[in-house]
Amino acid sequence: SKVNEDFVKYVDEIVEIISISDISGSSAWIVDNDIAETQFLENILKSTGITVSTFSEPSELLKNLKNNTPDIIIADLFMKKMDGMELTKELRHKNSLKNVPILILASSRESSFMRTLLLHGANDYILKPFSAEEAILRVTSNIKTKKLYDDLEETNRELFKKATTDSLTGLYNRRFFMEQLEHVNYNAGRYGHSFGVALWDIDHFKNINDRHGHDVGDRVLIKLTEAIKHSVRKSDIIGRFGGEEFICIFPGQKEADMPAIVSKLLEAARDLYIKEGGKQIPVTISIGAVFCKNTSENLDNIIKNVDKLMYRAKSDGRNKGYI
Ligand code: GH3
Ligand code: MG
Ligand code: MG
Ligand code: MG
Repeated sequence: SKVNEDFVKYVDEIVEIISISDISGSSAWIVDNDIAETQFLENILKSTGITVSTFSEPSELLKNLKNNTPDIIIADLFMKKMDGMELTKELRHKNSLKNVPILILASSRESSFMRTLLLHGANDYILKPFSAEEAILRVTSNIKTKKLYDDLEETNRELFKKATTDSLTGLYNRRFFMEQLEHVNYNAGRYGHSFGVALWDIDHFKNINDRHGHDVGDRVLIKLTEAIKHSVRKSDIIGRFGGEEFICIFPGQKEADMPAIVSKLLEAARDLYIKEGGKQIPVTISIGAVFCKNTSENLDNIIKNVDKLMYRAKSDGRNKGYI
């Protein structure tokens, strides 16, 4: 129809003016008891390339949040079962939605609620009746802000990962590992916790590199990392301490279980199955381990001690560990 054509042309103009191509493909969830209102908003937003899901009840929307996260939530202020105010409060308690803007639809008569709504964490509102232009502008500006926060978090995560981990194995790098050790060691002194530390170094690793090449050496480092990650607890903190030297903190470790830890690590290396040129490459490690309790040990001493024990294991024939 003519009206529809005009509407499309009108929306196209707005789309061009506010250059919303960067929000096309975003998802908006609308929750509203009023079907006509929902449909009007849905059509406007769809025409800008936003994907729209509609819910007639907040409970439905909440259920869907378990598997998906939208880029904006648009809710009517007055709904039968749960109103927009309650919904806002509930949504704002979910950490996974902290960047997701909440936009409230309300009639002009209800504008006095807006202060409270904003206090409870709604990001914006639209007073009814509203124009297509206003709806698009408010929705897009809120989505844009959300995307900026998402990007910022992503960048921070990447930078943090780069600064704290080793790119080959994904393990903590030496600097970050030492910070963790400092923390665990401090807590041990303060709260009387105990912990263990083990340092291990691959035996005759230079031979593996020389015989099979550096790439195969790298693969051994990666496979050993995987194997050891599987054999220790999630709460244990592993770092790549040097080239083929690794270190791990075992927080809350009992002294009596230290030998079991050492055996587990030795076995993880022995059980590695890496084949090259039809032959299995044998991998063994030598380990030094210490048990720490109650006292805030000097960090340098801890490292010196595990290092000494590890070298003793090397000079005693390798493929063994000393505590
Ligand atoms: P030992 O049993 O006494 O520890 O003998 P080793 O040959 O393992 O000891 P050495 O320290 O002489 O050699 C370590 C080798 O590890 C030398 C170095 O080139 C290699 N290396 C260090 N980092 C990497 C890495 O990221 N990838 C590979 N492929 N090799 C590495
Ligand atoms: Mg060495
Ligand atoms: Mg070595
Ligand atoms: Mg070494």
